[in-house]
Amino acid sequence: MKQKHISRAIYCFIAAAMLSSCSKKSDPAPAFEEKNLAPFSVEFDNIVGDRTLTFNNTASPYTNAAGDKFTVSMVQYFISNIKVSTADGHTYAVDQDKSYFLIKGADKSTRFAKVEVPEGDYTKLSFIVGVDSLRSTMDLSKRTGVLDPAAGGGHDSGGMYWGWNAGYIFFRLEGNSPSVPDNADGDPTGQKQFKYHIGFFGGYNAPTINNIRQVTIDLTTAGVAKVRKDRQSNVHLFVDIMKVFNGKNQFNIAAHPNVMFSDYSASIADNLTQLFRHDHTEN
Ligand SMILES: [Cu+2]
Repeated sequence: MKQKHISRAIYCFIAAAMLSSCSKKSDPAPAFEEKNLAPFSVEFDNIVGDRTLTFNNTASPYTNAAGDKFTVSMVQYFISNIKVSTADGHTYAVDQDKSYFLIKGADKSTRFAKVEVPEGDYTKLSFIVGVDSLRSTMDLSKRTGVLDPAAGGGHDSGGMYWGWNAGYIFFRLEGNSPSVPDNADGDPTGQKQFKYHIGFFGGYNAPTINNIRQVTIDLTTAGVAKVRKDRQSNVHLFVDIMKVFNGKNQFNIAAHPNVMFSDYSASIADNLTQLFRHDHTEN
């Protein structure tokens, strides 16, 4: 399956080369000018270890580092507050009103965060996995689209919102594993279901854990983003769902089959920063 990623990367490269070969020959970065906006996108390409993300693949489940076999039935997460930096020290934060994205594993059309940033050559990208605390408490008129608390049909049917004080679910992963203990919380039906609903912004009424995490990605190794008005620069990231289990706070599913409101959510939030790996950039 690794081969599949490599061939996909080559395809992207060829497609990008065909699109922009005319304009790329001599291409000095334009002077950084905040008003000089051009299209830029970040692509969130979900994988599981060295395999493609497939849902409910019971015939060939994934195996985490602890040896648990598992399948995935849902994965979705918020990406927000996108920033880019040039090598010579300019940092640009995308207009915040246009910087919230809900990536849904089951809907490939949601895999791009499409924004505008000034023309320039960017060596660094950063974003929040989740929703910042300020936005979480804003008036509903400032929380439309993917931030609409009613979107997705509420918490029980794939929605990403708990309530005013708890806020948004930043990262939602569900699936099945024989390692889930019988009668685990949240598994009344005996389907051996695991659920990780990681959120909380440090809500102010009854202070919660703050599980907001920022991710910073160095683009110099796999491809600087050359943002220009005449093209679509796209930073292609692999998002390795396996790292939820195998990040720096490795755990087994039997120990934590169902994490939402517990302190352990912070340990999983720490793992979330390790999901994102820059594979290549299309310029
Ligand atoms: Cu690509």
